[in-house]
Amino acid sequence: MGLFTGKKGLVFGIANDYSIAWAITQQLRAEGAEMGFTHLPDKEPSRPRMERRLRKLVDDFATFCMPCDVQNDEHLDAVFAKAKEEFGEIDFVLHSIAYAPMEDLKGPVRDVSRDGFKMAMEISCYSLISLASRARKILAPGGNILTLTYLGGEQVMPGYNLMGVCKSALEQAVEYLAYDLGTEGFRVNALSAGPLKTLSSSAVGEFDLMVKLYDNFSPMRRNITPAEVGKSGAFLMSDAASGITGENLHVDAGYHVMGGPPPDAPLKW
Ligand code: 0WD
Repeated sequence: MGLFTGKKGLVFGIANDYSIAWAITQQLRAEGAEMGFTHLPDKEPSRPRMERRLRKLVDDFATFCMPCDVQNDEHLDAVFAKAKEEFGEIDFVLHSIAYAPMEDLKGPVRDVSRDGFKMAMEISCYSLISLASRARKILAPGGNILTLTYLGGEQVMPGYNLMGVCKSALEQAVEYLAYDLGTEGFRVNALSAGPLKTLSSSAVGEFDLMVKLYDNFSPMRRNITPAEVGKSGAFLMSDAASGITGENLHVDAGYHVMGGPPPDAPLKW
């Protein structure tokens, strides 16, 4: 019997096999979960690139796959209606979504446009709130929601720019949502992952430098792996974490605790 035997849930945010949501999904699947998935709607329905990429990974076991742009309330309503129809109740929702227009993401923050800010905040932060308000209506007792964040939401990480502002808001939303849903018996948590090469992170400036930082300055002197994020994400969504809510669990080889460089770290790198 797996940790997720008999558990059902929704996964938002698999773009391809590098996606963090895919790393977590593989773990959930190995532990017996049943899942429905969403993908970004394809701009040209005759060439369904996003749908194909998702289906290639999950078709063998997905209960359903459907398009969902989190900026669209009708899409969100349709996903939760489908989840209710297929599963009745669900046990977990994985939110692994973020976006900012490239010209605003590349910084500096002082030059971010009003429209870029609104869009980035809506997709990267408000989307969690919009999922939570729908999820609570079909969450089973003990149900929970997990989102993905990054240390750039707590401290300045050069290159992270506008996304850091969005992650701050997201992390605060996790705490307030944990409070709002707590009396209903539901949990809301965040997992703060170290840098992993994905479609989204390739848009973040200085990504390679970020990885070197973890290799040289984290307590474990290495970065983390997608599988480690997968295991910890599954843990937070499982009953093994039934007393944990409003948490931001760092899966970053301890990088977040460092205030200065270790003596063995290279001075030039
Ligand atoms: O180093 C990293 N990769 C880290 C990522 C470190 C710490 C945290 N994270 C976070 C990201 O900020 C994000 O919240 O993890 C989450 C997942 O990111 P990812 O796995 O790195 O990136 P990716 O595989 O690109 O998945 C994010 C997906 C989108 O992918 P693309 O690349 O197509 O934008 O978010 C989805 C989409 O599938 N997405 C949306 N889904 C619905 N509606 C929307 C939208 N409007 N916009 C983006």
